[in-house]
Amino acid sequence: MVMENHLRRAAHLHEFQAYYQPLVEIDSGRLSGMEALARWHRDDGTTVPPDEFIPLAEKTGLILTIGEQVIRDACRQMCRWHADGFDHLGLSVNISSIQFQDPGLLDRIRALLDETTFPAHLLTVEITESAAMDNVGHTLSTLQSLRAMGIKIAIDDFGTGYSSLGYLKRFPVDLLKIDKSFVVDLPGDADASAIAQTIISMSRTLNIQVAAEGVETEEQYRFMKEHQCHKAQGFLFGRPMVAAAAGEFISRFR
Ligand code: G
Ligand code: G
Ligand code: MN
Ligand code: NA
Repeated sequence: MVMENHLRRAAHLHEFQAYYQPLVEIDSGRLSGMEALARWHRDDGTTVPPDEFIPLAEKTGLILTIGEQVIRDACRQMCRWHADGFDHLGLSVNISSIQFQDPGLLDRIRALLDETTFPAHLLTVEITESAAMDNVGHTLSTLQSLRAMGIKIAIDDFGTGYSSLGYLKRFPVDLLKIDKSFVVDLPGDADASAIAQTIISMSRTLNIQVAAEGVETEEQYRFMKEHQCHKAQGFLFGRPMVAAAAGEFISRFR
């Protein structure tokens, strides 16, 4: 309860901020865009990671306010980088299942794009595989509406849920993100290797792009390159960074 009040107050004070983690194109080596990840900067100077506040934010519904603050922050920042000449860069934002079930989601996103002038076609909404499979009728219509707005759709933490090929084929999905739990054991582990290869070839069949999450080593990167995974993300390229550090990172790609 105490923590909930802290969270409520922090939302009121706009203490939530976006950090940015790069997403790279494996073939070209180009920077594809940035994923916004929420951080809570408390007034005592400490930074609270999402694992510690997202679950409570979801339980209390505060995730709607917090999520909106992070997306607004990230869209505004991205527009500055676009103005600096990096106008091809995409922005990915995470939407938790509570946000995804919110009947106001589409209006919120539309209003945020209007307000910040961030171009819809450069926005990717990431939903987890389990959130997508929760209520497939709702998922299908919501994803279709997002797609109609020009927004791209990624399935996050892919491989950890129970989606069937049939749904993946019906949902308008642009990108599958292979969960980092499969990447961590590459290239040595035979099971992880088989799973990663299966996800990549399945997504090719469905004409969906694939990204590997949690790439930390050159060997993991090489594995993804050899198996024709499209994109990669992980500490090998960059950790989630504050806007200033992310700006420096981006400028090295000029
Ligand atoms: O680096 P990391 O600790 O940022 O993220 C931990 C988890 O929190 C991830 O599962 C991520 O999807 C989730 N997360 C991070 N930022 C946000 C956000 O802005 N909104 C939502 N809904 N989830 C987020
Ligand atoms: O669930 P989601 O994929 O949105 O959240 C990404 C999470 O993965 C964040 O907590 C982020 O900090 C973390 N992350 C990103 N890259 C790496 C990596 O290379 N290794 C590990 N262990 N975690 C990573
Ligand atoms: Mn994500
Ligand atoms: Na992810």
